[in-house]
Amino acid sequence: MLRVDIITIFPDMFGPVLNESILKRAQEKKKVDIRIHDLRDYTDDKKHRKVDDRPFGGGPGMLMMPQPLFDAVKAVKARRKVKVIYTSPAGKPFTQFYAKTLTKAQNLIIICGHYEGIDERVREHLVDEEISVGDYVLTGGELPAMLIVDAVTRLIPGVLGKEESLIHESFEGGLLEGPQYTRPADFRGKKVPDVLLSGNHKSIEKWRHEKALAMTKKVRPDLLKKGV
Ligand code: 4FV
Repeated sequence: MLRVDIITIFPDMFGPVLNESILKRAQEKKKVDIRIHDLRDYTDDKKHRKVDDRPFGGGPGMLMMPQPLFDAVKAVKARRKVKVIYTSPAGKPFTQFYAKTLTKAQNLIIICGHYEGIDERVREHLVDEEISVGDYVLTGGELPAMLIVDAVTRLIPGVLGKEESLIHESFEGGLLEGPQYTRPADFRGKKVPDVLLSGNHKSIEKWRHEKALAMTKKVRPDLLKKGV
């Protein structure tokens, strides 16, 4: 079972996300073990529980100090084979393919950045992989950590029930998902394409692939070149 330890200064942000729907069921089904750790519990500054300080050489803002992070990682490290992930705009872009590789891990430790970032010695000596969820700047690494846990957990075999399939979804096979329809077949005069009502699975598959290709060409031609 994949174990995920999240180190954050805002542990209460995670409950609402982790205790609903698929993520909740995945934990109940013991498909994933997700634990949240308050970084302030690991600072030597027991009085003020300080985890940040001013940057050497001056400059705006504060940085996360090395001591609380090093000691937190040492304390929560559950398995021999652990992968320490730091989420930041300077990280490797997070993709469906990347999410799939992370399902193979035994123990992920995700460090949620805050302020202007972390002391470089954490990146040098503690972090195995740095991940970016997009080219924009967030207030903290908590949302990226939630995104990563969500995208990885749903790919763990047995997490998605049969009604929730991984087959026809975006990026499976390198294409975006094509258009989909559900009842009624005629909604206020807006009809569902006949092929989908034909019951002819071969022509339905063909139609779906053509639509997915057209959608990908139109919206994300880069995916066709790259092949996710
Ligand atoms: C981010 C991203 C991100 C930067 C400063 C947290 C913030 C603050 N993380 N992909 N984009 N992080 O904006 O992963 O420390």
